[in-house]
Amino acid sequence: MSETINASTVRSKTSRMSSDKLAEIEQLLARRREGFSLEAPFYTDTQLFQFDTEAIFGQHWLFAASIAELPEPGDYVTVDYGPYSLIVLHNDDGGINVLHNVCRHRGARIMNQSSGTTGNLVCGYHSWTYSPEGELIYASIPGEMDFNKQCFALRRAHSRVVAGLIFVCLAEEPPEDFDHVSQIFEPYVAPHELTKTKVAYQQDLIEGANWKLVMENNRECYHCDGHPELLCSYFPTYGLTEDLVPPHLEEAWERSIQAEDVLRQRCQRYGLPYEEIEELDTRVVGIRIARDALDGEGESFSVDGRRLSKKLLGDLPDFRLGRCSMHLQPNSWFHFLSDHAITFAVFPIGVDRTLVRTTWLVADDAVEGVDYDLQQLTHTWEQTNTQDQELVELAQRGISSPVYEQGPYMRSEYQVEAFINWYIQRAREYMP
Ligand code: 3BY
Ligand code: FES
Repeated sequence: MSETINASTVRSKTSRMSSDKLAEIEQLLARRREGFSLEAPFYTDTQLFQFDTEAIFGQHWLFAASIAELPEPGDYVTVDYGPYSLIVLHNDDGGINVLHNVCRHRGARIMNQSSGTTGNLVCGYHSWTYSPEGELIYASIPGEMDFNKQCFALRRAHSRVVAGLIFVCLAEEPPEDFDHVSQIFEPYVAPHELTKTKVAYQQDLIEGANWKLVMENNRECYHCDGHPELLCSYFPTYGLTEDLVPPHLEEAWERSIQAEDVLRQRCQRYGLPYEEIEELDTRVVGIRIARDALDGEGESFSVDGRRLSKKLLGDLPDFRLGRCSMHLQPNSWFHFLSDHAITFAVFPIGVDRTLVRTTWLVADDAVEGVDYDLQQLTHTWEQTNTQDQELVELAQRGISSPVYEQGPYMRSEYQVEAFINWYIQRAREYMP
């Protein structure tokens, strides 16, 4: 992992929490034990959850959706991060507007579907009407009250669209690091041309666990024996270093080294970036991106590794490209393959409730039933997600017991530790 700290720090903001509670959280942060899991209140305390929504979700760049979820002007999705609700709208100029979903009259939530198509935005309470840019253009009975409508536009959030992925930031001054990090991942993702994909399927899972447990679980494969479908695609040695490979996996280790070698050369030939970049806790926008070989035919997440859609994404030259995997702090991970892509977005709901939204994207001209079978396309990750849900719910329940004590991270869990390092640093920076 890089030693360089090029992070721009996030200035602390005015918290809505009591100074006593902030002092208590500050103590918890100060006595964090490196190399060990967090103390229980980080996962079980409702005020600490409120702190997370302020210090993490209120301050940092978050993944919201891919452009394929709102392909036409007027299309929108709503996304909620704890108490925040945003309207992410495709505007007439082809850009993206991100507006707080809170009416400027008396505060009602305006858009109440998770997605749809709209012209102006009309509040269901007293019909205040906003343009797609968020300007207030109609406020019931004209002349009833003389006020300057320009002062009552919907509040906007910052947004960036990179290679078809939409990111939002609720802070007044977003961390500057994002532009640099987007330059890191753009060359990896762009060849998959997500702007020319469509949503084949979207799954919303509400998991009974704190959002950090959901993220931690994604950041290790120590538990991957619980994912038999996924293990058809990952080499059995995935996540291990050579010195940790047990004798019965030595053959699999050799096979994976050879497959990586072939993939590296293939990527070089096609001019596709391959090298791993890992700055998970050394930047305000923590990232890991890498291309990994897949087992079997090495094309996709199927039992034998063969393609799951007959249409290549973009102008990709070959099906045998393994998977490009991207992890971003604090709320997303992605798999970009030759034949499809999968985005995973984590939306905190409450201290022990989290929405995990998984979206499968295929080439926009791929035809269901002809070029891909939907059940086969989604099988591996639907199963894996359900298994992960059970695991994180077990963790939430165990941690909620008064006898829970912090346990040590194994070496293969170093990315869990990196996630927690990132979280602790951001939380400390937020303190007044
Ligand atoms: O591949 C992932 O996204 C990680 C690694 C294994 C568990 N988790 C699902
Ligand atoms: Fe939206 Fe009254 S609260 S119009």
